[in-house]
Amino acid sequence: MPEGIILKGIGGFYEVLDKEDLDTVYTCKVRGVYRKEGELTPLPGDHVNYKILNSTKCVGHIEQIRKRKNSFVRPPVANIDQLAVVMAVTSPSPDLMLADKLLITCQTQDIKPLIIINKTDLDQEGLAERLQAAYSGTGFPVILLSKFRQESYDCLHEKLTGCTTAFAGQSGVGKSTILNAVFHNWIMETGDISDRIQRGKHTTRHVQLFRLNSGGFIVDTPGFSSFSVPDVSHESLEIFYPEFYDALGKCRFTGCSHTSEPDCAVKDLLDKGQLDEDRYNRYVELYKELKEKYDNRYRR
Ligand SMILES: Nc1nc2c(ncn2[C@@H]2O[C@H](COP(=O)(O)OP(=O)(O)OP(=O)(O)O)[C@@H](O)[C@H]2O)c(=O)[nH]1
Ligand SMILES: [Mg+2]
Ligand SMILES: [Zn+2]
Repeated sequence: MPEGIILKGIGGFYEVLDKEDLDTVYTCKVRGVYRKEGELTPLPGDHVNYKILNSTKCVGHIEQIRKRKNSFVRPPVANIDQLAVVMAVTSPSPDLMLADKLLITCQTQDIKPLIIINKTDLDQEGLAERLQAAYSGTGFPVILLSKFRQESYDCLHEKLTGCTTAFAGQSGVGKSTILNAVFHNWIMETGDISDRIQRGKHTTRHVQLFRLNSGGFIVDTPGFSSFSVPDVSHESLEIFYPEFYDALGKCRFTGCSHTSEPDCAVKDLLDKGQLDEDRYNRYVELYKELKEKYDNRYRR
């Protein structure tokens, strides 16, 4: 049975791109069985097995949804490989707590983070370098972009190739601008070209995957930024800070929260200037937030 990827779903119809024949998109319905309670509802990004009902009209039927790597309810999408966490050096000033939370979410969902520092043309005080330095300890890739430096997008293109990437970040940081540059340069002409022309003119209402010439997909979604606190416990928070790794297990107290205990190896790193102080302070803030949530778990 042929295999495909759902590019989008609207009103019970799904556009399925064949995995072998990348020029053909089948419009598919789903077998009634998926409508039953507890059955999976197909999502954009799903890998499926489908049956061809009419090959000239490209009509098919989704028979099976393959095991997902990850999936989200808001936005409804599955199998994200990479999340571009976009911030601007200024206007708006970066919400680094949001960025930190998005990075945690990535790690809980087996998603590679890609940190994008945008609007570097507006940078007059070396903010971009400071942000880059703040995240260098994470080991996650950081790229600097500006819409006035087209060549900066080439570096982004390289990172997008071969993965399914979604974009997240505060309103106004430049996500649509970046997506438009990608659409303009690297998106396959096949499929629904009218969709492509609509880009940038309207706010995104449906989640949709677009195939890159070089392989891989980018996902245009509304609202990947409205995560609240990631679903992790205060006790496990430390493992989502790669820059803490060298210190973990070396504190005087087992179960050290690295917030106020004496002889804390994480604090030592901070004192030695090996941690970004602001990012450490946000860790402490988030730890307290998660602990409070835990302590109040039986209250309403
Ligand atoms: N100076 C400068 N402005 C930029 C850059 N990238 C985007 N902008 C501008 O920033 C504004 C917001 O950009 P958008 O791409 O709409 O931002 P967005 O992240 O999609 O915002 P939402 O859709 O509200 O989430 C627009 O006026 C863009 O022209 C850049 O690299 N430099
Ligand atoms: Mg936008
Ligand atoms: Zn500690």
